Amino acid sequence: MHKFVDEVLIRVQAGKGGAGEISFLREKFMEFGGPDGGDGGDGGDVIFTTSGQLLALSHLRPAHLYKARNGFPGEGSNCNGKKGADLIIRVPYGTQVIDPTTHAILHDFTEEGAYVAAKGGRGGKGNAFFKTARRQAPRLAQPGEETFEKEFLLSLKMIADVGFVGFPNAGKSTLLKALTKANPKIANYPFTTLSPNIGVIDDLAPRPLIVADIPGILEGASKGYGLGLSFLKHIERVRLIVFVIDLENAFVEDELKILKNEIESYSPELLLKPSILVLNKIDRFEDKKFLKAFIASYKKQGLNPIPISAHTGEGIDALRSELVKLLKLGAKKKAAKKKIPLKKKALLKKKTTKTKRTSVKKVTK
Ligand SMILES: Nc1nc2c(ncn2[C@@H]2O[C@H](COP(=O)(O)OP(=O)(O)OP(=O)(O)O)[C@@H](O)[C@H]2O)c(=O)[nH]1
Ligand SMILES: [Mg+2]
Repeated sequence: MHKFVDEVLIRVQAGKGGAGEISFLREKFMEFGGPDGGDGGDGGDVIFTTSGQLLALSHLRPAHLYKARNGFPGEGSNCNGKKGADLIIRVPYGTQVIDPTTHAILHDFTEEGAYVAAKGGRGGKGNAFFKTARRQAPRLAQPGEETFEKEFLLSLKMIADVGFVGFPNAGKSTLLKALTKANPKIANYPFTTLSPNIGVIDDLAPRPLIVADIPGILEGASKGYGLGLSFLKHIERVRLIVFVIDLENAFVEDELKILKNEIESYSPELLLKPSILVLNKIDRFEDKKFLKAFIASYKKQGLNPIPISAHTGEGIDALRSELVKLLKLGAKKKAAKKKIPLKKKALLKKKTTKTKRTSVKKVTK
């Protein structure tokens, strides 16, 4: 299996320009033909482009020099040299192109696109170019423009819709398998997942959802315990976080607090994202009455956990509906803000408060 690579330093070099040609027209009954040396072709560019088929940077070789082709030299009879072929380097969505010395982000592939990392050298002018009234037979031509090696750090920050966060062994990979067609490694020991797994939920409208399962997080991960927090960079751009907690061996509030603390120390903005709390492994509870009361107690505390068994599939549908609901809600709210004029908004407010009251009544009945 390919090792998952999310950061790679590579060297690139654009193609050199082709040299201009020195040549003179030679014809049978013509003593002095004019200069007819063509221009050299431009060198090829090195271009990064996105590919939807890639999920990692594992296909790129660290420190390898990726070179575009040189431009072809010009020829006699005013023939210009051909342009050297560009070198296209494909990268997954979410790849950032970084200058390794200044650490500046030169390009961020959040969507489809291309970035010219190194421009090919210009082709040199042939001697035909240098002909003037005073200099009818120039014996000079330009060399092609030189190019130099450049270094780029490619760093992948996945763009998934949903990211799982949980302690090792909580059942994140099992949940990924239950929700998607992904087939990650699952085992009854911590840190089974050593690099992120990606799955796609493709039967939900309006578009497939990308789900990222990352390695487990421990208390102190921000200080380097366990596998550390470096994998959280793949959660940075998700729209929704799912906290996965193993109900069997956890004090839910404590575990949730630790997880939140750790991710906060990585980036406080992560906590501003909408999230779902999933309590996994409910199949281990034989006493369903107790389980119900246990979960209800968390509801009272303001948490709204979704009890599931990633193993048997119980609760997975409820989780799917919650995912759809939360991900859609975000989009709807924004659209409403933009479109509704103030007067209508006031009217709507009145209406919504009314409907709210009636719905409360219904619940209490
Ligand atoms: N009974 C039961 N076992 C489960 C359930 N979900 C996961 N497991 C088991 O729990 C163990 C850990 O599952 P994983 O999915 O590998 O856990 P993980 O959170 O991905 O673990 P790391 O990759 O180490 O962080 C495995 O033995 C699973 O079979 C569940 O709903 N019920
Ligand atoms: Mg795992």
